[in-house]
Amino acid sequence: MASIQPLVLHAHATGPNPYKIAAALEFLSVPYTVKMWEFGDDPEKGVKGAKFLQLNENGRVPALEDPNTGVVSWESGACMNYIRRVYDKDEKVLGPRGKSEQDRVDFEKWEYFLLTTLGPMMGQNNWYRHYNATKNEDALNRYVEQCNRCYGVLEGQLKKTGGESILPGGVTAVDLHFEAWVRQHGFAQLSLDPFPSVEKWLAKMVSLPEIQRAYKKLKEAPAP
Ligand SMILES: N[C@@H](CCC(=O)N[C@@H](CS)C(=O)NCC(=O)O)C(=O)O
Repeated sequence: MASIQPLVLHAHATGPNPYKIAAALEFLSVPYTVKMWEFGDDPEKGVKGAKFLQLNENGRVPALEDPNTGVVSWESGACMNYIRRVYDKDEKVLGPRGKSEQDRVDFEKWEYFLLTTLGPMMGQNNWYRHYNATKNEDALNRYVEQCNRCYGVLEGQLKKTGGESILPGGVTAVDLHFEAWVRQHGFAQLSLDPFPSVEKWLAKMVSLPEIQRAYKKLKEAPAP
């Protein structure tokens, strides 16, 4: 691809999932613009409005439009894997460092663990802590417990790599998936004190220039 036209990342100011995609584009130096949407039903500005639903019938961000290929993706896992296939063909930047079948499985198991388990558990924790109209201590306790369990699993893995990256050998897309969620531990009122390797890893991730550029870009994007 000679010169790449900017991709369009559809995002929201607070939801963690679009930040992973911005970070991936930054790591690959792929140009992109950001279009912000509101949560709620506004037909012009909202993720549940007719305009946004034409892009993503699930009414959630991220969604990613690529004018270079005409491909539209949504669900952060699908967006990430699209970006990796098209813009990181030789897997040198975001893909698994080793190329054995075990290396690929290791990459996918941590990716799926975030997408199916840690991310949704933190999402439910946030819902019952901050948004649910009626208090439900049982539900909140269940999700707090599950988040802490997941942090413990991650702690075990990061101990093996000295807190440098989730998979040995350097930062990959897996770290980007986790960073966006674990960074929100304060808002989620989950302490990292029992998880020193997670804390060390997060401090490193947050300091990376690519991650900083991604957050700056989304924070500075025009409001919807
Ligand atoms: N599993 C999806 C979920 C996307 C998602 O839940 N996005 C949130 C923001 S991070 C959202 O759009 N929420 C709006 C809503 O629930 O109405 C992913 O990994 O992209």
